[in-house]
Amino acid sequence: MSALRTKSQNSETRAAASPENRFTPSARPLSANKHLIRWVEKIAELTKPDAIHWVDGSQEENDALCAQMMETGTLIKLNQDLWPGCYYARSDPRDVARVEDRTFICSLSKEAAGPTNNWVDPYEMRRKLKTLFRGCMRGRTMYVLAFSMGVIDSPMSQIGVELTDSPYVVVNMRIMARIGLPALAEIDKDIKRVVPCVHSVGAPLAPGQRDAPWPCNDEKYIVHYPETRQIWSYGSGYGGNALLGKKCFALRIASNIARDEGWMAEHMLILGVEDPQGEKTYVAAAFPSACGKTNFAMMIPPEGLEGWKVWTVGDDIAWIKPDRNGQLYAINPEAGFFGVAPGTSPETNPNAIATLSRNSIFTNVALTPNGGVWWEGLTDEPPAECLDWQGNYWTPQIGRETGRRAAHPNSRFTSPAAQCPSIDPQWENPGGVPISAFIFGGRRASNIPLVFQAFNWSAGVYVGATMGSETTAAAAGAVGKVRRDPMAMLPFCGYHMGDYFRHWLRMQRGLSSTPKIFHVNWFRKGDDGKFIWPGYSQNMRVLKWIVDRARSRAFAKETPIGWVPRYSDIEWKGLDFPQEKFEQLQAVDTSAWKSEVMGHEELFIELHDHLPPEMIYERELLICRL
Ligand code: TSX
Ligand code: MN
Repeated sequence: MSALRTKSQNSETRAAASPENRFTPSARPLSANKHLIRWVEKIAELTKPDAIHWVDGSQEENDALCAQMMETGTLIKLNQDLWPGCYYARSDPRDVARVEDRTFICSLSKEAAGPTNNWVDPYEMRRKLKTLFRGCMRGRTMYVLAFSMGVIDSPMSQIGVELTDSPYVVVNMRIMARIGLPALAEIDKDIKRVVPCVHSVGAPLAPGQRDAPWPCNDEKYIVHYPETRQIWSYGSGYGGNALLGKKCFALRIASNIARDEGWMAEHMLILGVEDPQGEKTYVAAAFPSACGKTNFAMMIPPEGLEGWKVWTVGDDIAWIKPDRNGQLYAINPEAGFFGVAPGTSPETNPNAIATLSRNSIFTNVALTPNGGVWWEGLTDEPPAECLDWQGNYWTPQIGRETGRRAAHPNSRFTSPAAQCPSIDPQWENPGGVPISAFIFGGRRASNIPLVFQAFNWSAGVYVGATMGSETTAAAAGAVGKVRRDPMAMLPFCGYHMGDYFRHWLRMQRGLSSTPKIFHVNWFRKGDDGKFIWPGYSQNMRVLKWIVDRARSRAFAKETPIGWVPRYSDIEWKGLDFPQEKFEQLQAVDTSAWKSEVMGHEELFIELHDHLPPEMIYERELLICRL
């Protein structure tokens, strides 16, 4: 494996920073805001960094940070002819995913956090964090990273400042959010409230101590203070644990702000469907993990549906607010995609492949001998040899014999959304895009039809509240068990789930017309154990029906669970899909559905004292219809 070993150690992949782009921290505050400066000083006093650097967000700064990370071995520059502007990182093998059991909602009362969140008394947690953060940045630079979730000039945007000792976080956040000078200028205007975020990898350096390529700590804390709107994260440098604008702010803290202010912070993709007449209809969709949310957000319609087009607004998070006329508008608060790499290919998602082909950061995928990246599913044929996500030599044979994968199942690409070929021309509209439908979905092998429409808003909220997905091998625990994940928000709602359902129901009051609510399931299996529905591009046929229903121009038939398309209501041009298979896919088995409803109880019992009565009514109505 000579080729690889020499390659990964030669000057090309481990270049020292040249003197002209060597990173020098700039302690000069880039803000005149006294509160901000005082807070930065206070946190520095606690964490004792060697230096403070105010991030301006420039390309030069980014290049210098990357060069510095190449010296410590955090980043490897990929072959720039094949992967222009791209870098490669391997995390510590103990720091590869979000840590839900180490995630805390520290509200004043335990009741406010609800039974589905970990709760610790905020005073107790502050004491604990004080001891953890005391001196935790020794030997490191503390970066003052101002960021805006949403475009700078949007009234729906929110501002945060993340103090972090991880340059990896800075360069990833530069892709995922609007960072640096424009965000700082927004703070200086003093109009928007700032959410303070403190992050440390929890690995101080003694004088002269050599840094690890991926510093982190086995003790991890991801802490949210919903009342004071603060985030503290300790011990991890990975994804949602460390890029605090994403799950911590845009979902857990924002869900609290949204409840108080009458809007919604949802774990949803946003897409626009353009019909052959050029008319655009926007929908937002919530799916649990491993359902192909990013693929759906970037879908390319199949042969037979010429003239239809899907435009991408976002693939993960939606902030949704009624305008003056009571119409819901949504923005994508993010600026990039932090997508799961395995399974992403030119066949499953050509738009994602085009997006990640430049200016991207790859984490925990495999490194090929020619300085490129690879992951399971990218190509049918694996590379003859590569280094796996832990830096070990890997061949297809080694993979077969040991079961080891080349890429970690949760390996990621961080890519600018602006590079997506299907990015919607309106994706940065400060006012957002009008939402006509919500789609919920899950991975269900049986019972749940390909698509149905809820009878009304409160029935739709019930559908979202009771949605679930079967666990896959990618997640921990038993495979194939239905896990309830209301609105795909179980790990991300920053307050009591019962109150969250109430908020959904209450939202209806401020709306002149409520979006229609649908449920989809691409994963129903036949008696042969095979997926009945081809999925992917073919989902456009379902999406077309959804959009046509939302515009009151498609028919449906009534079933106990909602309205469903008849065979003749779906456009089949270009696909040979017999009616018998469609009936199998759409079948609503009343006895199976009766046990399904029993399964709904599981979560409801836990939430009982905060569960809105409407959820009980909807359940009773459903039972009666069955
Ligand atoms: O992303 C998926 N989508 C949505 C696409 C817009 N996946 C991948 C899920 C894991 C992230 C799917 N997998 C989808 C789907 O619609 N459907 C399936 C299941 C499936 C897998 C393989 C086939 C069909 C269905 N193969 C053939 O039919 C040949
Ligand atoms: Mn997500």
